[in-house]
Amino acid sequence: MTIKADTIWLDGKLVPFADAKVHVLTHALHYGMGVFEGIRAYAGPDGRAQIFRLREHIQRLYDSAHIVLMEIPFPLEQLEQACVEVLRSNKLDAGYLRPLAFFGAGAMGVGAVNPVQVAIAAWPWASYLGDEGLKKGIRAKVSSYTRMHVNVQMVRAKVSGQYVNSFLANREAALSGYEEAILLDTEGYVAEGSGENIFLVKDGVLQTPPLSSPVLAGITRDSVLRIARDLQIPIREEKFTRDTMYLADELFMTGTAAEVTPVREVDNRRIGKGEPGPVTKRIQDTYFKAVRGEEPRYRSWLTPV
Ligand code: PPE
Repeated sequence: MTIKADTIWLDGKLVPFADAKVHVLTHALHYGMGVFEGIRAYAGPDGRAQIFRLREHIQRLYDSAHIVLMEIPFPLEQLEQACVEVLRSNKLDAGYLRPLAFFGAGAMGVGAVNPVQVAIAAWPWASYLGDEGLKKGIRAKVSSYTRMHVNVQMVRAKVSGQYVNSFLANREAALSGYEEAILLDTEGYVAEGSGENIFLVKDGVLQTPPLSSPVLAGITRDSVLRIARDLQIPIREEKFTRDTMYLADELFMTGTAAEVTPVREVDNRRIGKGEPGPVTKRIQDTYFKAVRGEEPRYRSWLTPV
């Protein structure tokens, strides 16, 4: 899908889509030194857009920047406001926001510390793993690529360069006929998808790798854990092996882009009944109500546009 929008926020102001350009000597283009976010906005009951967990996403952007020694030259509140303005200016009642802060052009060399540029784009984005995937579940494959070790990359940071690992895993899975890859950590335990956290359900208990595993501290992961707690579903944040995953009753992936997507098959093994299970469906249903502002207890997660 080719992205099209009217305006993009770049370095402090909204500019026409065609003018949001950078130089080919941009440091981030050569060395991957960008930090980014993916945020969704959904139409609320009145049809107006509401941004889901904006503060947490923008805070993670600043945390990512802090980890990689990058100083974002705008206060956090200004970037939050910019997200609202981008949606308004593009007249979007729902969509995906992509803030990106990166080392721009100037000096060359890995250690060059160039001026930091910031862009925020927004566009309508259908569910990442497909509408069909959301309803019926996807087929996934354990990747031949390993998720980064915690001291090889900074797993708490959402850094552009780290997505080469995700790209390789995702393309390998797609070229082999699967919808998504599942990456193991360097010890062989299940870590996450190329762009999603992963959960299994066994005997009514919800399990996901802990944040000490090399996984992104997903905001959808956090929302799902909160929803599960509220639904009184028992939770274990504990590592599991790939064969434990084969024997799960239910399996699903979470992410801003992927939302809550059931997994019906892994490595050609059917998971449970081979269709979205009851726990997955309850969580998915509550999640979609929450993001649309239909659940009063989660309204504080929403920022009106
Ligand atoms: N793990 C990874 C590696 C990851 O990239 C994401 C988000 C998550 C987990 C889930 O995090 P959260 O969105 O906070 O629940 N992946 C983003 C980018 C996808 C893309 O292709 O670009 C996203 O979902 O927006």
